[in-house]
Formats: sequence, structure tokens, C-alpha cells
Amino acid sequence: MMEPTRQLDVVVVGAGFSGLYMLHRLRALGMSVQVIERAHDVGGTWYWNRYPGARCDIESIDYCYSFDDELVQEWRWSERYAAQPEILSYLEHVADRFDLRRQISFNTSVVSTTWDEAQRAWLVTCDNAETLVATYVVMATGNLSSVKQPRVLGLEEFAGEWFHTGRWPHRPVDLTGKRVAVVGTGSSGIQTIPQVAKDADQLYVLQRTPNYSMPAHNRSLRDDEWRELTADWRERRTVCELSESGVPVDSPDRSTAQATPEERRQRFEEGWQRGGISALSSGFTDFFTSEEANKVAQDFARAKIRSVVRNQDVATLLCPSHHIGTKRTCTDIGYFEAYNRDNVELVDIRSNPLVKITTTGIQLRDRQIDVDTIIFAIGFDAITGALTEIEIRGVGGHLLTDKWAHGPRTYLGIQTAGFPNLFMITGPGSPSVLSNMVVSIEQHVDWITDCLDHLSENGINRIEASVDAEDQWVQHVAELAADTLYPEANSWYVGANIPGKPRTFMPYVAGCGRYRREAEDVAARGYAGFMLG
Ligand code: FAD
Ligand code: N01
Repeated sequence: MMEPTRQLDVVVVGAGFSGLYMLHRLRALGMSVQVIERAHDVGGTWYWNRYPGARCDIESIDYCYSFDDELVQEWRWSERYAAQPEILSYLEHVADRFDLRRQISFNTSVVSTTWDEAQRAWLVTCDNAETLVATYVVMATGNLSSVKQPRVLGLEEFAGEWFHTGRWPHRPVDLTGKRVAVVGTGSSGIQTIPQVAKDADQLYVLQRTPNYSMPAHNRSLRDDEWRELTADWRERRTVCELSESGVPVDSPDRSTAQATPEERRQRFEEGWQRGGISALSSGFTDFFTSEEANKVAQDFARAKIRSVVRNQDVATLLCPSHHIGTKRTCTDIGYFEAYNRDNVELVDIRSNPLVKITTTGIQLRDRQIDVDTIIFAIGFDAITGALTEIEIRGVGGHLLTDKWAHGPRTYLGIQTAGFPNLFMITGPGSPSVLSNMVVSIEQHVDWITDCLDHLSENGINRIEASVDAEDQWVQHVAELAADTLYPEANSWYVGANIPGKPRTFMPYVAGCGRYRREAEDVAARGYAGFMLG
């Protein structure tokens, strides 16, 4: 239980990968810190997303912290791509090992925070009506933590159970013998569908838009393999940190046009056999920039779907048409194979839209589907959602939601002008969701820690991004994106999944390595672009 109106150096909001590491670093600086977390315990994404099949799509060996050598040595991942319970155990272990829980208030949400210029502090109000006063606030609230609610007519009438993958219950959910509908075929749907298919009596997959998915080729990690992977772990991590997407994948050395059709097929086939999110994207330099090159990869992926799915009418419905990679590419364990099962039916709700939920199931325009359980795998108000749902008032009482009404504006994805002493971890305008998030999170936390240390060493207690620096950064991020195919897709990267959300391509596309250099350069120039004082 928190004390009312406590005075702190820093309030951190969120206790996932970001908040836990931020707390650890700030504590070492000797700062007074309180973390506020809505959930009952640590874990963030891995606390909430407990749906069957949930696991990472970045290899476990890379999807973990690097900041402590002993932690690295003592944790042994069991699979190439760890499942949710194992990642959650890892984060619980981190919380125990570094004794983090004593500075975390669980079951508490931050509802508003207001800058008080006279005090040079943020007044942070929680849903338990307590207020904290802090010189700095760090938003470790997550890019994929604000779930998109199913706003479907009649849902409250439904006599069965319904779940959102991003708010999966903690009790066991037994789907054995049930008639189940999964709505949504993004990464969450694609992970859960093959698992649900095994248990359910009948599974209906309600698809509006198909997605590309690469095979994970998941497997247990043998001891000899683990020894080999960990022998040069530090070197491997440095490669990740300087890479484009935070993983140790060799950058392609030539364009699609420079390869013969046979060489293209061979390169893609090698990627497919290796599996994982970059199976095809790491093939050629122009994958994300040339429509013709991208189409070659699309054709390869569609041919794979057609070769797996026996019913070619179903395969046709499962073949996406957008530029591959411009919506988050999924990875799966037996997703397309699931459609060969007798108890799985793909229902195209693009041509026959979902009208309402009834007491017994789902009413489409031309068909009623009776089910016992509905699973909504419909995603998140990504990147900005967790920030804009907090009432954040900066200098002069101005609201962040007003400032971002036409899209988020930040400097480095770390701060936004008019909101001094407020930091974001992997905010809009940083590589964030286009990278191995843990690599990006560590970089952001380290940068913020160094910055706060610098301020303290110099007797400074106010830092604010300048409007000029922010404008230039926003333009830089937009120009980088405009050189790629990314902005064209109706993805959550541009906010297209949330009705009314302004369309802005939010992540920084030029990669972790380049971003790191740019952020380091800002710090080396005395935090150029920030107003200190
Ligand atoms: P989160 O883990 O989202 O934690 C944010 C925390 O803030 C949450 O616990 C939330 O409850 C809390 N919070 C938010 N708002 C408030 C508030 N107002 N008051 C109090 N608390 C609040 N990324 C990868 O790089 N590789 C992967 O393989 C990968 N797999 C993923 C799988 C799934 C199912 C999902 C949904 C995402 C995945 N991601 C992956 C992205 C993932 O979100 C990040 O890797 C990482 O876990 C983010 O950590 P975080 O601490 O920044 O945010
Ligand atoms: O969400 P999504 P997600 N009626 O937005 C459909 C990470 N992640 O939770 O495209 C009917 O991608 C929507 O259809 P459409 C990863 O970064 C990683 O799956 O809007 N359908 C789409 O099919 C990922 O990208 C893993 O036409 C509706 C789906 O729901 C991000 O989280 C696992 C609808 C939503 O797809 C989000 O993934 C899970 C409606 N009203 C998540 N609204 C890994 O594998 C939406 N849809 C590591």
C-alpha cells in the first residue's frame, strides 16, 4: 500500500521488461523510485497474454536482458522460442533476484499526471486516489498493452464465455469439446488457432484480412546447442545492438534484381527452412523498398500457403495481398496446417461481415454460427494507446491527447516537447516494435539513466525536448519511413486498426544500430535538442 502524497525522484509506470530494468538502474543511482503497475504482479505483456500458444517470435536467447552477466549465465531457456509461462517465470525471477517488488505498487493504475512548474514536479494520481509527487516520470507502459475492446453489438447477451487474448484469465480455460470462434488472424490469432484446434470440438476462424506467417520451427534447445549459443553470448548481443532489428541476422548483400529467379527461390527457401520472422525479409536489400522485389517474396509466401493447405478455396482466402512485412509478419507453429483439420473452418467475414453477437453465437450477414466460446484476438491500440489513456497534462495544463491529435510527436521517441521531465521507453519515433524489444528497451533505459545521472551531477532538475528538435526528429522519422513500403499498409504501425486514430507511421525504420548512434550523439553533444535547466 502506498503512502498518500509521497515525494519521489521518479515514478515509473509499468512493471514489464521496461519498468523492471528502469527500477533496477534508478535504484543504483540512489534515487527514490516507485513503480506503479495495474497488474497483480510483474511481467507486462507476459503477465496479460496467457492465451494458448502465446510465445515470443524473437529467439529466446536474444529476447532477454543483457545487463547482468550472472543473470545471463544462470538462466537456461528451454526452447528456441519460449512460451509465455517461461518468459513470465524469467521476469518473476528477475524481480526476485534484484528484489524489485518492494518498490512496486501492484493493482494500481495511473489515471492522470500533471506537471507543476512551480514545484518542478509531476503530480501523479492513481485509481486508489493517492497522489505521488515526482521530479521525473518514466512511462514504461508498453506499446502493446492497451487492448482493443470488442465493440460488437449484443456481446453482453452472449450466454457463453468470451475472452480477449490480451486479457486472458488466470484460471484454466478448458476448451475441450467446445464450439469455439476465434475472431482475428494477426500474430495472437495465428498463435492460438492451432492450439485451440487441438482441444475444441469445432473451431471457426473468423478472418477479415489474411496475414503472412513464417514457420517458427520451434524446438527444445539441446545442451550442446545451448553451450554453443552461450559461449559467445556477449559478442552475439553486441551484434544485435548494432543490427537493424536487434537480432543476429546477416544483412542481405544484394538486391532481388541482382539475383536470378532460381537464386531468389533458393535464398527464400533457405530462409523458410531456417524459419522465424526474418525468414524472407533478410533475403534481399530491397525487400522493404521495392514493390517488384516485395512481390517476389509475396509470391513465394503465397505459394507456401497453397502447398500446405489442401483445400485450394481455403488457401486462396488465406493468401494475403498486402506488401509482405509491412504489417507485422507472424510466426507460427502449424497455423496453415490447422486448416487441414476436419474440425476447423475458415469463415470469411470480409465478404460476409459480422453483424452482432446473439445469446447463442455470432450472427453474420448471411449466417448464424452457434458457439460456446468466443476468443477475440483483435489486437491493441498500439504504441500510443497506453499513453493517451492516461490524462497527461504538461506545461500550461495542455493535454498530451490534444498535442497528439494529428499523430504522436516526439524527440527520439523519448520525450515530447511541452512535457518536461517525462520520459517514454520505446515511444513513437523510436525503433520499438520493429526491433527485438528487449534490446531497444535496454538501450532506452540506459540512455534515460545516463541522462538523469548527468542532470544530477550538474545540479539540473528540468529537461524538456525543444520544439525545433522534435520537429526535425518527426520529419526525419517520416522521411525514413517514406523511403519504404511500410506506410502503405493498413497496419497498427499507422494506427489503421483503431477507428478514428490519426494515420501516422509511428516507428523509426532505420534500425537499432543507427538509432543508437543518433541517440548517443545527442547525449555526447550535451543532450543537444533538449533544454536543460
Ligand atoms: P509491457 O510488457 O506492455 O508492460 C507495460 C506494463 O505497464 C503493463 O504491465 C501494464 O499493465 C502497465 N501499465 C500500462 N498502463 C498503466 C497505467 N496507466 N497504470 C499502471 N500500469 C500501467 N516483442 C519482441 O521483441 N519479441 C517478441 O517475441 C514479442 N512477443 C510478443 C508477444 C505478444 C503476445 C505481445 C502482445 C507482444 C510481444 N512483443 C514482443 C512486444 C512486447 O510487448 C515487448 O517485447 C515487451 O514485453 C514490452 O515490455 P514493456 O515493459 O515495454 O511493456
Ligand atoms: O493484433 P493485430 P494481434 N472485427 O492487430 C482482426 C505482437 N504479438 O494481437 O486486419 C473483426 O495484429 C484484424 O483484422 P484486420 C505483434 O507485434 C506478437 O494479433 O483489421 N476482426 C486482425 O486480423 C503483433 O503484431 C506475437 O482486418 C477484427 C486481428 O484482429 C501485435 O502484438 C503474438 C476486428 C488483429 O491483429 C498485435 O497482434 C501476439 C473486428 N472489429 C502478438 N478488429 C508473437 O508471435 C480487429 N480484427 C511474438
